[in-house]
Amino acid sequence: MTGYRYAYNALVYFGEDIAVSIDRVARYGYDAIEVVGEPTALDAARIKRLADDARIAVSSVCSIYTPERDLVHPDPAVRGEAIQYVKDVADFAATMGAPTIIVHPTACMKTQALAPAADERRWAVEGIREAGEYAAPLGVNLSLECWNRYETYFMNRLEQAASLWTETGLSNGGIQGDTFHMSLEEASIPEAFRRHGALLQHVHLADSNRAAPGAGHLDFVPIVQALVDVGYDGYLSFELLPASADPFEAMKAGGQEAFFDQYTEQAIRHMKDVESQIQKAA
Ligand code: LER
Ligand code: MN
Repeated sequence: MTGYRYAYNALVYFGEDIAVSIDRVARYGYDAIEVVGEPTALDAARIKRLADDARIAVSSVCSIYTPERDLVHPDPAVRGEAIQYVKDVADFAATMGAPTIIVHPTACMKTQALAPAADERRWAVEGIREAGEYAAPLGVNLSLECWNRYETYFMNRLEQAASLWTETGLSNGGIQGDTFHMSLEEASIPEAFRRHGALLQHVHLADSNRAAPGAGHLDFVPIVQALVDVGYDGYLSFELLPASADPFEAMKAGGQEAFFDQYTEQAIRHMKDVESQIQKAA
């Protein structure tokens, strides 16, 4: 099976009205848009209307984990706020008909633990489980995404996400690989997908330099072949970001024109070519 459904993460369209972003993504033949997880700043009902009018879906919500949204913070009040944030994102996603919300237990760019590992593990399991149990009746799945070591110390590889997900006992969701992070953390991206494919809920695509596929040195043919072989039938969502340690700071600086039309077009074109290479070889 190929013929994947593609989404583009609006995170990099930083500051742009979502109507313009939806129009661009639809114009370049995408199936969906991934929306930034800011429920109080974005109008979910309006996004749903705009996506419906453009005949695309909302694939997923890219939650933003700040220090105030840290599920494993030693202060129980912060953990409570973080769990509430994930629940709010679940409501936000349900309104837009998005089946997946992205979860990571720590704040982004938190590179050191603030509490003993056993405590943080327990808090992560408890927080994800509580948010997942809230999301389930809404028809929303959680996707535990691994980030590289420069953005988190907590969960860098699919094997760690698989272990954490399994311990929650949840059935609405699974784990997530992002090929930019995986190119740093996994011994082999295709092998990691093959080993943990049964739990894959969502996939972020970016090349080795976090630009559009084809702009770096990753070979996406064996990566997509692995996803095909494990029967992954979720979205492939491009999360392309400027070259910066802190992805969010980079975007606030603006001036990243390539990430709008140029990369939006290049990303899907490159992956459709990868799919046709796989189909020819089959
Ligand atoms: C989020 O999907 C991600 O990959 C992290 O780098 C935070 O942006
Ligand atoms: Mn990602």
